Amino acid sequence: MTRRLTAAQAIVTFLQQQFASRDGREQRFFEACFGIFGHGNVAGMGQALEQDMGLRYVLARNEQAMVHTAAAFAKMTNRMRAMVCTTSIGPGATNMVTGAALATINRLPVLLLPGDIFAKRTVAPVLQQLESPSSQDVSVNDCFKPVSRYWDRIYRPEQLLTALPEAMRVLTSPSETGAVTLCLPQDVQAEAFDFPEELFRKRVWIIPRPLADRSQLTAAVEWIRNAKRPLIVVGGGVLYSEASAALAELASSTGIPVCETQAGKGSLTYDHPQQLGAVGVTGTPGANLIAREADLIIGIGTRYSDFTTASKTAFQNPRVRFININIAEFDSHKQAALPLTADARECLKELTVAVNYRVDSSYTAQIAQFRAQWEKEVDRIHDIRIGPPVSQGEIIGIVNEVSGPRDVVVCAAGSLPGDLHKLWRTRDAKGYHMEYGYSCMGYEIAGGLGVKMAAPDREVYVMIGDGSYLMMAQEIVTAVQEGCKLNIIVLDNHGFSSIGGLSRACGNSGMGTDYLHRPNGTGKAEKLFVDFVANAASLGAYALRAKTGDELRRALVDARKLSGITVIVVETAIDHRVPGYESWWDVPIAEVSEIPSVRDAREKYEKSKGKERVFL
Ligand SMILES: Cc1ncc(C[n+]2csc(CCOP(=O)(O)OP(=O)(O)O)c2C)c(N)n1
Ligand SMILES: [Mg+2]
Repeated sequence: MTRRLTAAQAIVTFLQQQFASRDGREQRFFEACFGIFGHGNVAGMGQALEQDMGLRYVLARNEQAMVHTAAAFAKMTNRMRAMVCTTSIGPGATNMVTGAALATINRLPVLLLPGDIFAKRTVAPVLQQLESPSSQDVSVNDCFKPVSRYWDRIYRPEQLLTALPEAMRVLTSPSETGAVTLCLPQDVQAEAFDFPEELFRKRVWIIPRPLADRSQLTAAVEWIRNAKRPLIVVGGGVLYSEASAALAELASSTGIPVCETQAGKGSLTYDHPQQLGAVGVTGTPGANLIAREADLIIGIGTRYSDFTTASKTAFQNPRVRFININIAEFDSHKQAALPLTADARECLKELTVAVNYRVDSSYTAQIAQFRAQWEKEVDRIHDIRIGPPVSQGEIIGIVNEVSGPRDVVVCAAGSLPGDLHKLWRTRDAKGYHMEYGYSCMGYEIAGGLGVKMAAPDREVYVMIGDGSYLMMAQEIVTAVQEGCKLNIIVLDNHGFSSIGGLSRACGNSGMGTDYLHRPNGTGKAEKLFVDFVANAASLGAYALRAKTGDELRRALVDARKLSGITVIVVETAIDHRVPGYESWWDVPIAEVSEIPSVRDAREKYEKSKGKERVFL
């Protein structure tokens, strides 16, 4: 039995038959297909999607943004569901490269179907083709190779018989997932083939929960029993594995404190007695001081990025050792750890039963004291009353207070991620959505849309700096089109507070980080004013300005009653920062300079750099 279809029609038919299942819960894997049509996909993929509406088509406004939306959707569904993205050839395709890198770095499944140059080559060079004098087997889509976990180019329709199952294997693999790119030459998309019916049968991809090796589990139990000051570091893997309850149980039964990376934040509620909050560069004093002295780190579902390890300076105990629970062998071996390559939830359950261990009471008392001090510090920062322009800490406090326990805050870049990591009181495992693997300016609104599509029953609060907003705000139009409600708070500080601060910390003066202009050509530089309210309104949002904390609170409360998109623009103090606590980040400083402040910064830098440790 065969079915005669074009390559594009076969793809659309196949994708609708893919399901994922975990813990007996089975769901269709692909929610929809985002796209922007051009000559490179309209007659192929476009024709197939129009003929067979079983895979919903969603028109996006920018190809990079639609991959962000797809990644956010996958993150919000704990990687149990995903989106497809189709583009034309050339710029439409390469616009997705940034999105692909973001998805792969964050280990999030997205299926990318960029159009590609003709396989038959006879009409080359076609519009938007990159020619290479050394090979005809090169196109701009080769740029996707390093940022994809699986990459293929379909020169003949029958190659789909092997490419599509491979694509699905990688997308649904908890250890290998990321961007999957199938490049679709324009002519091949429209080419017919007699596909075997078997290709289109319903397939259920079981998301496994592998257990740790028995002898390594036994060794881990011994290591924990011998530890005096253990600390659990949780990353995104805990959320993807839906291991929050198992984590809470291990933490409660052993008393081992827990700290969270950006991706792992929310794994424990903020008020859990073992919760020390954020760790690393943007961490709390309690988490960072405990990390410094810890003799055992149990890393769960973390990649150990430099923000988590304070550029390898976080763990200073000479006898510190690591146990890593991670679904990916690549991550479980980091820091020369005892690797428990396993599903986080199952491994935590096994450890809880086996370990029979409790930290001593002085450690418990110290954790409680750090927690109490930190709650006071968060209150202090939320209660800062300056301005207008108001402080970022006050704004975060108000958004946190107005939002409900199951609502989601979305953010990605600028000074907000660090402040939110420290200050946001997360009350639900999926309440904190930070893209900090790629920290990509422009993710915020597109990502917020993906979160809302995945969880329509939750309010979504997108917190975005003026810099990020200017990079990518156009998906407001897509959210209007899809009837997706978003609450967007634009923190307008007329430039890059984050990078301006970093520039000054490196001994420089923040050149290029404020939005300035000289209105009369040569005159004094003045602030460049951007009317974000008018901009957002023009895209279809209900937009308003809030000057004070009270105005912001009122606007947020009102927005909860509305069904559309609200954009609240708040002028924010650029130089009133939330401090760092007991941590450091390696940003190399000029080794020689005529500027004394740079020389001072370099001297301090060298001292801190000396604390970096490589674990072997
Ligand atoms: C796409 C992209 N380009 C550049 C950067 C580097 N970068 C990080 S934060 C930042 C400034 C962000 O400005 P804004 O959104 O206004 O936030 P603020 O720093 O003012 O809080 C820049 C340029 C980035 N993270 N992403
Ligand atoms: Mg800014």
